[in-house]
Amino acid sequence: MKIDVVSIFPEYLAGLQLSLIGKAVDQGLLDLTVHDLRDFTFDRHNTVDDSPYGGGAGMVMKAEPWALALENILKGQQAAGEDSASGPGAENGDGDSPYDARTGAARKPILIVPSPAGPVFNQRIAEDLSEAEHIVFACGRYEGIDQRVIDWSAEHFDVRPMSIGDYVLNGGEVASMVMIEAVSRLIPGVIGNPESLTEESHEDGLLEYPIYTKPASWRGQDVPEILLSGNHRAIARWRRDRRLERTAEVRPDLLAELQDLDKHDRAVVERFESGDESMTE
Ligand code: 6GU
Repeated sequence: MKIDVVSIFPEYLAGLQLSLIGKAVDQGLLDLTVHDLRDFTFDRHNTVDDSPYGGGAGMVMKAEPWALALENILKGQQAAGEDSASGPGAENGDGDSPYDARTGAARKPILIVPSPAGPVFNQRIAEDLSEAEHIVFACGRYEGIDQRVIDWSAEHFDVRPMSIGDYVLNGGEVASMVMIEAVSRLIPGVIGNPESLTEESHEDGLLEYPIYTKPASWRGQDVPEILLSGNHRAIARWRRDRRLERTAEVRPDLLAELQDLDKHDRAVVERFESGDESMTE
């Protein structure tokens, strides 16, 4: 996957060189480039913002530096496409084709515009994005980017405004890092043990079960006995019950969306909701 990030604070994104994401870049699983928006300004002060038409507080990011930065990214993509037959991943079937396998139309890169005004990012969206070939993150600051950039971009990109939650940040950098981490850990090969992806919170709409490690007794607290039993079926059932209870307690909104609860699942939830926790020991 190719990821480009445009920001006036490229140093912000340096943290992505650490840990699993950095390793994925080193291994060639992820091609990550951070661009400085000010490289696309030509005045003495490298101006990227100006006052809003119509008045109001704050500043607005000017259109032209953004258009030049995004065009520069598109140009790089076209150049790479021309010699893709000999490039890495050329043997990789239709996944790397610049054309949609079904419609034959040119596949546009995804342009994520972090904004508290967008739909809220979640694990489903992360899974969807993890199959993309090329994602560009446009990190706005101040009050945001001139709307004409967003409208113009739609011709070249699949444009998606995206929020990471109902609160306000100072800019899109941290939000982009959140989304890049959530997406890139789903790319095959990035996480050493893919099984660790299947039992985590949000994977199937439930929160994770509680986990324990040695020692079996710590400061007067014992690990639940069933986990020491070696009975894998019983442990799996116990873990699912804890996931159901935990989700019912802290995220009933998630539970309400679930369709595939069986009779046992429903009984666990109902018991929890009625306040009878005698079965949970
Ligand atoms: Cl994506 N950007 C900003 N500036 N604030 C946010 C956000 C994004 N998501 C939640 N708050």
